[in-house]
Amino acid sequence: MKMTFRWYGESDSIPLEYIKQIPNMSGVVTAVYDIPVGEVWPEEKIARLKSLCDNADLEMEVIESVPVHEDIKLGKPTRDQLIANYAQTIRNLGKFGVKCICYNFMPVFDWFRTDLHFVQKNGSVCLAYKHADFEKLDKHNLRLPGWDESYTPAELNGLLEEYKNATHEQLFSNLVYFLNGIMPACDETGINMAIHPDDPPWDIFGLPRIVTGEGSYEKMISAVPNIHNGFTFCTGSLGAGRFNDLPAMAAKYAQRIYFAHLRQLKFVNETDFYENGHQTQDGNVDIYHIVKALVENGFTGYVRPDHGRNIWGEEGKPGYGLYDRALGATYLSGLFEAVQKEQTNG
Ligand code: DNO
Repeated sequence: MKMTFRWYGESDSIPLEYIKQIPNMSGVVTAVYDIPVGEVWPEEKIARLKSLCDNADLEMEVIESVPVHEDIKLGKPTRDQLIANYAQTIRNLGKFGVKCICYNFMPVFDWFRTDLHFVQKNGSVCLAYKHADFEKLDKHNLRLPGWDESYTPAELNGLLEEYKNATHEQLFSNLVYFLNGIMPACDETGINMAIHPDDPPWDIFGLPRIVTGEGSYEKMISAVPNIHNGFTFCTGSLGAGRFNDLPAMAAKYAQRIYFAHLRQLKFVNETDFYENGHQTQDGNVDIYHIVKALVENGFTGYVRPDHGRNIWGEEGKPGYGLYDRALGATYLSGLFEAVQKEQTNG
């Protein structure tokens, strides 16, 4: 296991030096943010990020994300060129020691919460999801902060229109087409692709979502058995679907999970939850048994603390402040150490 920390590049308010000061921190998870989706990431930009990480004595072995262009998800004729570009980005990243790429295949939207500033009784601020608030949203007029990409209303409506008749089957076959197109670049470079689950793991706004739980994992592996086709096991995304048994999934797919996003959710009723500190006792995600299942079943991937709260007066990016994620990282490192040593009697 290698403990990592997400870093949003040079515009991130958290300095690399601070990240390095977190105990057991091996590297950062980052990305080139100023290249339009679909274009090849130039080597100079990757080299710049890599040299910043080298100077801070942090590895840059995981990229999150290389976004997938909507035309690929929609299966449009332009996809072949876009897939070739993606494969070239993989090759370029391979030259700089990257070992794992996190991506997602969610149409239009990435992760989704209804409240980015939910204030808990103890004053900490976190992300939350309330189904009744979700139902009130007008999908044609969304102004939701927090995604890596935000659309103008016209762009958003155009895209929603294009997806109008899209089915789960089509989207899945477009995912398989994409993966088959990039696997040769992964074979060449040794890079593992780690798909992020849909968050939350169900259809939203009538858009199909296809990476929602164990059934999706099975389908993906049997459609593209190549060992470089793997998963980002995000406990906050999969855990929002109460139908998912996370320790069981962690055990079953430990060796295909190349990246683990460990995050806590606290349900307040059947559908509504807020995100909390990472400890098992702080919510409904059994972090301890997930870590145990990963370790006991041969997980050797990367881990990062995922969404944390903003605490101690910090006004960080929602989900991505320094303090609570640092606490999460040390808690997770402690769990891994204990479970690993228990396993080897040592
Ligand atoms: C949320 C993140 C996601 C993730 C993408 C991966 O906090 O985990 O935005 O980066 O879905 O492509």
